[in-house]
Amino acid sequence: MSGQDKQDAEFMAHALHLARRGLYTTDPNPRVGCVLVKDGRIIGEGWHQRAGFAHAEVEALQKATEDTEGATAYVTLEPCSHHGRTPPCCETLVKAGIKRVVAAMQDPNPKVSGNGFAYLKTAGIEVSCGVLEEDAKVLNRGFIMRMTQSRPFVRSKMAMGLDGRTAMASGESQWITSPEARMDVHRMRAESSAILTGINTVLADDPSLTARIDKEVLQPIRVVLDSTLKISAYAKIVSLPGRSLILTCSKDESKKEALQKASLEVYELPEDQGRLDLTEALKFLARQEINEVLVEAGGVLNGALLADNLVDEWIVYVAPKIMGDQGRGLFCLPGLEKLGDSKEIKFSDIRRIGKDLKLTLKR
Ligand code: AOF
Ligand code: ZN
Repeated sequence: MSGQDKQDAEFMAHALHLARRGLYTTDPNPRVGCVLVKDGRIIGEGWHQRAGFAHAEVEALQKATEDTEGATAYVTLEPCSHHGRTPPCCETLVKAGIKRVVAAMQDPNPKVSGNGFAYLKTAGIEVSCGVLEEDAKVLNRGFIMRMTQSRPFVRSKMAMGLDGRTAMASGESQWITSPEARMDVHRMRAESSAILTGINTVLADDPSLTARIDKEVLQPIRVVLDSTLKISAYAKIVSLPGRSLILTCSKDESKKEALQKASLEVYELPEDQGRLDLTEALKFLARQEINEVLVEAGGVLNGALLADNLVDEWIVYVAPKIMGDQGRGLFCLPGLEKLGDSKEIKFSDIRRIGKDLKLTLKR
């Protein structure tokens, strides 16, 4: 690695660190960080805080402690070239006299995608792209997926005992894991744009699905899959601030109206063999500008999502508890008989958390 490459990686690592400050608040926008460097010193830094607020580059320029003429801008995403909620950053960078722009990745937003770099090059600015690209991509994996595949990044969180059961024979299932694992779930909820659950979970547990962490959080949107509109207008999620979406294939207009009066948003979506078409449901969520979905549901929805290949990552907490062989398993997948029928996914991380294990798996 040359001296310049090493310096580029160091400043980009700092820009990524700044971008992560927006982890819980930038939805539906990406998390972006920017560092301005002149003569090897940082003279300005910024990050994107909220949609509608200044983009990272503009914040860094506004906070610059000296003249930005001739400086290098390190940005975790290609600077934008379009007029959105804010004016194009490319123009602002050119006006500020920036001479070199180093980006981690191209913006997957088709309104920008390469146009930002082209604009900068035409203005005589030296452009490099691809520094710490993988880290930048992980940070915005939901935004990237929504922009390129018109669906959100889907992560499913589950908890089980040592014998693979998610509930006791009685159906009792809350608080299997330790407080540390539960805190971790709140952090994941805070990172997510939406929490997706099934009507059976709402009827059984009446969850609130809010992110309770000690930081400023844009609360995730609650989404309930309820094909026959069984939800009650008295469910806990109804009285909470923020959006609750009910996705259904029911045509019962009077029930829909009653729920809408109770401030739930009800959307009718296509069905697939008597149940909600999950692929369509995810496409719908992307149209609602949802980048990252956290699934918190039981074995039926988890089985259906797995069968349809719609989950990108599973987080499974394993508690050192023996729950007996009458309880339910993680995935309800009828029809699996022989080993050849089994579904295989991959471990990508294993760690201890409190008294439990946290397994991360990928497709
Ligand atoms: C950047 N820096 O900090 C962000 C960028 O609606 P707007 O005006 O906020 O534009 C949002 C789009 O701008 C977003 O979809 C992405 O393409 C880009 N976001 N770009 O250079 C930033 N947040
Ligand atoms: Zn911008």
